[in-house]
Amino acid sequence: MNSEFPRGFKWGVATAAPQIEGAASAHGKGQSIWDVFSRKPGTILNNDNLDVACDHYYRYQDDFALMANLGVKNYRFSVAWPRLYPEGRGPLNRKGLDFYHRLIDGVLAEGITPWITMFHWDLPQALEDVGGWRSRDILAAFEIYAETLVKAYGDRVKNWITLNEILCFTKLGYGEGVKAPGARESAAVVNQTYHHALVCHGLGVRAVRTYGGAGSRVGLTDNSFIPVPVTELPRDIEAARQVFITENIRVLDPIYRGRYDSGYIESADAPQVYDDDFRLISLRTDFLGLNIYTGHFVRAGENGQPELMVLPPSYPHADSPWLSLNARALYWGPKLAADVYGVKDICITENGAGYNDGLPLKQEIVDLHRLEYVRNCLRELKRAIDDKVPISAYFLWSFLDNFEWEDGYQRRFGIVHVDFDTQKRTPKISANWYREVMRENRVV
Ligand code: PNW
Repeated sequence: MNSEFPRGFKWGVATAAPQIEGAASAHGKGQSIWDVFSRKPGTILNNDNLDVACDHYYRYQDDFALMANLGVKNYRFSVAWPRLYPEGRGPLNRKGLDFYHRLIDGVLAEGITPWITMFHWDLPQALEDVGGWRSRDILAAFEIYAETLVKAYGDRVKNWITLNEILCFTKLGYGEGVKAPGARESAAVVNQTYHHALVCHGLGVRAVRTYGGAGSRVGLTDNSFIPVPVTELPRDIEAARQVFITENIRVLDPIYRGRYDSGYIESADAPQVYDDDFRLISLRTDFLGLNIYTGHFVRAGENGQPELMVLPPSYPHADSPWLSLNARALYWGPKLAADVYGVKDICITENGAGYNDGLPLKQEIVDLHRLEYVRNCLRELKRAIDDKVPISAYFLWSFLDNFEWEDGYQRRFGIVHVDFDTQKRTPKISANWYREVMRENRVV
């Protein structure tokens, strides 16, 4: 296999504001639902919180110098809504706005292209206090926030991602209570939260089209459920295709077809939908962002029906228990998204592996487990490109070890190690390997 990626393929790394910035109440920043959630004892592993994180708020210049040193050309990061609007809506906090002016200029000064995620889960607590994603009032607040971002930064930022992983922050935050705000609502309420999120995605797209100027591009980042056919024979591939449709229809049908499936919209738990909602939700996007960490094996069962396989206990996974190693997801995810929805441009906005590889820190962090898994993922991604799947970008999650949500700081996804006592950064061997991948534009 020729391991060379297409000319112009975009390589990058990804982070999110609440996971790295720290400075949780600096310069007028309001509290986010994660600031509040993490303070409830027992919610986060080791009772970790976001107060300092990687201290990136104060160290971003050094971090971008290190990024440039590694040869990173694209950087996906998010803006903290409560820095700009401490109360979620109402007065704009200039100091918060100015911070991202400096941040973007810092990225550009290192020759790196910024990709902004408008919302990566850190909802202002003040909005949660009036219903959060349950309430339709969030639409007006998000619209103002998104327009502020594009008006302020759109002269320098051309790549926009509206929301990160809608089902993660709605289902897990409002249904299962494991992510902020830690609520356990009925299915009907959860369905309403993610309907509101879909409309906000549309408002974000409209903000970019209205204020973004020439060359602006916008898309959603989704964590689609990725079925992987056990054998790559037609029967199992067809089973995987059917599972892809049933599992992702609730997000991808609205975006690409402007509708909910009839069975759902007629059900008792269906969300309330207003006339114009689907027009906004299905506004044309420029790319689909996919966060792909793992896949789920599927085969055609005895009766030809798709059968989701249960993994045997010894099946290997990263230290994140949900992250079973399944590199073929990087082939089948983009392939099925392109086949089923006709997506014309796919960006892998996250891929990586979470391990507890913090200590002991000698001179070198030998994260061969991460290197080898990501390498396998990239070979599968290349196989998809060879099969004419339109993939244009890949972002490794993550640049730095960071606040891994309910898993705190123990679970590390970085290619750069962070010593959270001293804030010292040390590239792992995966970082040095990835530098060569980006430089050579091929899997090395
Ligand atoms: C993504 N799962 O979340 C997020 O976008 C990142 O902020 C996060 O740090 C990263 O993946 C690693 O976890 C996910 O349970 C969280 O399947 C959980 C799942 C998937 C993605």
